[in-house]
Amino acid sequence: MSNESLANLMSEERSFPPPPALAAEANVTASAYEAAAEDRTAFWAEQARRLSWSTEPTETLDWSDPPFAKWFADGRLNVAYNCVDRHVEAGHGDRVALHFEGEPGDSRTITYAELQREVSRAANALTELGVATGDRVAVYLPMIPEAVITMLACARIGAPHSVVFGGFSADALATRIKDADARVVVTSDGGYRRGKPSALKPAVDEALTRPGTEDVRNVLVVRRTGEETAWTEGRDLWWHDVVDRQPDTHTPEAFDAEHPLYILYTSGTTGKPKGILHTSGGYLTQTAWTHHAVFDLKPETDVYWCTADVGWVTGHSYIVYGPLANGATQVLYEGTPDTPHHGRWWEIVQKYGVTLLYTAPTAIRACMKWGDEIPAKFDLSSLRILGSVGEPINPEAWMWYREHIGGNRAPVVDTWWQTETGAMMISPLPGVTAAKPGSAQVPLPGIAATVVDDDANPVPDGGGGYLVLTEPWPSMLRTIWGDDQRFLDTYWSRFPGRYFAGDGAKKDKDGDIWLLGRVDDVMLVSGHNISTTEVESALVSHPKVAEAAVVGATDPQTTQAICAFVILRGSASEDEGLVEELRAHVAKQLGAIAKPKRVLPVAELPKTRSGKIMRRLLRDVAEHRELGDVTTLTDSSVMELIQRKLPETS
Ligand code: 6R9
Repeated sequence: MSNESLANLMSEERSFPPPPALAAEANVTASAYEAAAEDRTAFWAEQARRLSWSTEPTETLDWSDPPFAKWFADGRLNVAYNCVDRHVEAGHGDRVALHFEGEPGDSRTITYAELQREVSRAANALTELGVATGDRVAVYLPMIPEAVITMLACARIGAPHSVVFGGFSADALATRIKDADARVVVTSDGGYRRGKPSALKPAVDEALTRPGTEDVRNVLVVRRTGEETAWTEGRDLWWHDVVDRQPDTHTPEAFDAEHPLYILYTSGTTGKPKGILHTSGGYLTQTAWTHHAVFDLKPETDVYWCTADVGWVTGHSYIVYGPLANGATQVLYEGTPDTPHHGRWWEIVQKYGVTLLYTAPTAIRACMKWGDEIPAKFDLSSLRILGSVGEPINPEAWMWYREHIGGNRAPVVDTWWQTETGAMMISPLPGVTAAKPGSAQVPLPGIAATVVDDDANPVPDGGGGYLVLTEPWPSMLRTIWGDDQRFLDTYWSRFPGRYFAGDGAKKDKDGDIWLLGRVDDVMLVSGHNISTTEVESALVSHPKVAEAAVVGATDPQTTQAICAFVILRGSASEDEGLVEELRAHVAKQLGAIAKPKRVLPVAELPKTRSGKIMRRLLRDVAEHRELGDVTTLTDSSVMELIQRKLPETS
């Protein structure tokens, strides 16, 4: 990719040094970079000591059969013990682990001592149901404490979990149950979404009629909404009947560091979903360390809140494993940000005195759209670090987050990583890095990442290309479940010996990394590669635009033509001249080559449940094609609205 003509992102001159008080007390300082540069594996061996091992590892990295890594292979540990019991043993049993906030306003506080009892009961229950070490358990739950408890109970007995988003269809669930060959499904009657109960159990019932799911012996059902639900005698069991009567103690068994911890499916744009396999010791080391370093967690005083769903990797690594391994107190919220009103999140921040917030650009842009006056009504002064993950964060959204949520005080950390990487890889450190709006900036200590050209040569500062990871890392995926060949083909064949992340990236004049979106989304316009992210950021920098999605549609003159879908900010109206104004704005920001051919104001954009824009569907619309696979889409009615906006010919 050559992006020489598009210079705006690289000329970002704003820079925000760490607040001195935060820097003075920071968990991790600049010396971590030096230590890791001196001896990368020794650095990770040091971080592994944050965990409690029943057998301390003497080996760090075994890379004798690349790209199949083994980390801490002769060490043994129990992941759930590390996330729960050891904190109770250390005298922190009364510390709150979870402040659960249900969408209807119900709440529940769970201390570490209570969590230990709940996880023990659930582990005993799964064992009673015949779940043995190595058996897979599918989890299809809303954002309720039982989701966390079930994951930890699985970890405790060495049964890998496969969490499937509560928003996925019966088909998607069936495919995942089949691929992982799950023995038990844990679900609920439903959960609350947008002010009403939303059923889950019917999708499980339907999924289990599909061929290939016959090995599921039991469905364990949490009562959440109390709505009527169909029942298959002998197979279906109420959580309260089976779990509540179990002993509340359970002796954790130690497993090898490389024992599988979970499988998590990434949707993938084509073909069947990939079951990303994560194992225990290295995964827990990196999730715990990055959470400690990037959120500067002080477990005694901080209140942490990650708004992701547990069905997404962010929920696995930064709700369940990293924070709990660190003994954090956190908020768990069931619902949507706009129920019953647009200030719900800020109300929660105020209620619990949240200090560390981790969310996604899509949510930040939605809040920008709703208006600055909404967060202004709440006391957000407790916030001290703001995290972002999931997509490139446009500089404008970054600035809005810092200003309107962080009171121009709290540093923003833009964390780049993937389901496959298991934990954060590229991110500023809040007490060290002078932050630049829109850039994830530098690989974390112990991580080796760079940007290469088509021939695998690292690009100079100022150049653009593909993001690659050049050294193995502790929380890396170990393979694709049941498909080593696909693991090799997908990640390790494009640039032999290097992990290909599938993202485009640039290095600016300081060598900082800017993520430019998936390489599949890059547009080719009159011989120039243009990144969707850059055009989107240019649009979002216009005061009337809250969010933008850009695609390249086939065009007889220019190969592809840039087609932009924009959501306007609360106060902006779709008046005449707006489209021209936006096109001119992009041309001014990026150059004439990046001027969109079409700009369409829309009410919503198609997104996955984890908040990523599905540009592939917008491309289908722009090219007047039938829509491709929509099974991972949050709300399919969005596409009908968009299709209606598009003139038949143009
Ligand atoms: C954690 C997660 C991974 C893809 C990744 C990239 C995009 C995530 C980002 C980011 C720019 C960031 N992505 N974080 N792009 N800046 N800070 O999102 O995992 O769902 O597997 O998605 O998300 O494109 O390759 P996953």
